[in-house]
Amino acid sequence: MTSNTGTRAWQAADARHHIHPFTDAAALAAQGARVIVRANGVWIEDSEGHRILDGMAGLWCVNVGYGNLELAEAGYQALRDLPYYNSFFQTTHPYAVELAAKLASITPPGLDRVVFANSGSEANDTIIKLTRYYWNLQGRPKKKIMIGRNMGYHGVTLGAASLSGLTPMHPQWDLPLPGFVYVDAPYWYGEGGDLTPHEFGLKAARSLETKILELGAENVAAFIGEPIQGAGGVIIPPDSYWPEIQRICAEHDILLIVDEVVCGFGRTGKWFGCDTYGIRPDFMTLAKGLSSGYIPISAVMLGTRVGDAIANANEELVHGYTYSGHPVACAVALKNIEILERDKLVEKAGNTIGPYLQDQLGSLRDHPLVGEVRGVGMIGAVELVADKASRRHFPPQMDVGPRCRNHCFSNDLIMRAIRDTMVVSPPLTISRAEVDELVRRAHMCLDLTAKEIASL
Ligand code: PXG
Repeated sequence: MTSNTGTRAWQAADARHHIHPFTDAAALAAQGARVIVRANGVWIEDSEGHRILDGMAGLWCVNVGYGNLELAEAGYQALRDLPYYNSFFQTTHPYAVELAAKLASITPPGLDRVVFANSGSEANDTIIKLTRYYWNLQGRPKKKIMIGRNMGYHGVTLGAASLSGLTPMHPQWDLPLPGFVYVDAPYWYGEGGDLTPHEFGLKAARSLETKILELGAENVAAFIGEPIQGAGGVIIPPDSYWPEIQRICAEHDILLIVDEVVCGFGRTGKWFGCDTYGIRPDFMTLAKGLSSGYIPISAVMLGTRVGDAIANANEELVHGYTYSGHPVACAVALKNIEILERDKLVEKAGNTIGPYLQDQLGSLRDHPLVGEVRGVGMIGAVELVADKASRRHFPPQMDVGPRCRNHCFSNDLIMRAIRDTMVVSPPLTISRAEVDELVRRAHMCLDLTAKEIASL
């Protein structure tokens, strides 16, 4: 599948027939999409034979790396043995049962029940419904407002996009829906001013309490947050933040939803972001790293009070997808967790390759464009600024982040630009030599970006 004629034909058909996610269709048609034909380890390969270092593990998801044949075989075996069955009408199957039990055992205590779905968005939509249902079951039907955060990302369905505080996600679709509001993100570098990170973490958390008091706790159903905000710009909370959020939710009887779609399955150097920050949520959203992105599957973990209420409701739960707990997806997820455990990939993310990645990324701090390098485990960010001392950003219309991203792309490195923050989230299987190569290319692309903006 590598040829120049192939590339042009695919690009033409792609431009004619395929509408891409989060893409300006006309701009892409003018330029032609890069055609990715295969992948192995941390490398993807395009139809012209270029090998590209994937610093993003796809979309923050290929935790065990590409080309893992054990996952392929687990899927193939399930396709042969039980290509489809569901758990709607008094049936189940070993794949879903075993995955549910496994997830209950590896997630923090209390998260003992699972509802399956197929994407992070669907899982978060499911949580919105289960939250409404929970408060209805409690006889408190007024408790319905959902609180998210500025720059939060929870998916694109009407509900999940409404939970998301990334403002560009709303206007095309007349969102958010009624009853969705946002509070501050713990974005110290961008918004902390003269406060210490500790002080700012408390301040950001207390914006939740202020909002709850303003709305009346009797009207507020739940708060949702990612342990580390991924798509919002790898916003790493100060240590003071999550304990204060936990206190506020408990004190005002608000359900706490932790979206682990990016942070789960080793990304932060522990199994879950909840383990890294000591959070005890009522709901946990899992997707991406659950199957290392090899096949669509997501899961909602239910904490004790929510799980007990729903399990003992004595009525039908009127919710579920044709593919909830799909046997092939469950088989791949089970094998994926087995590999993470057996190969100690989470421990390595926490103790060896993760610290090495952070250390090497840290070498970019001296670059004239770099204001902050931050990261935890196998997720990192390099924030570009016009002035280091005052943490002043470039004007957004200068497109400094996208320019840097384009240099990376031209130099066979995938890094995501979020505003002017360059982020990395590579497979947990990346080697030290590959980390060195990633950082070498990133450094070169920062130089190219500096040169380009100097000539504007
Ligand atoms: N929660 C979080 C925290 C996410 O990052 C979702 C939910 C939604 O998952 P699905 O499977 O419905 O996409 C996500 C997804 C990006 C990017 O460019 C990030 C995501 C998806 C696509 C692109 O950073 N995150």
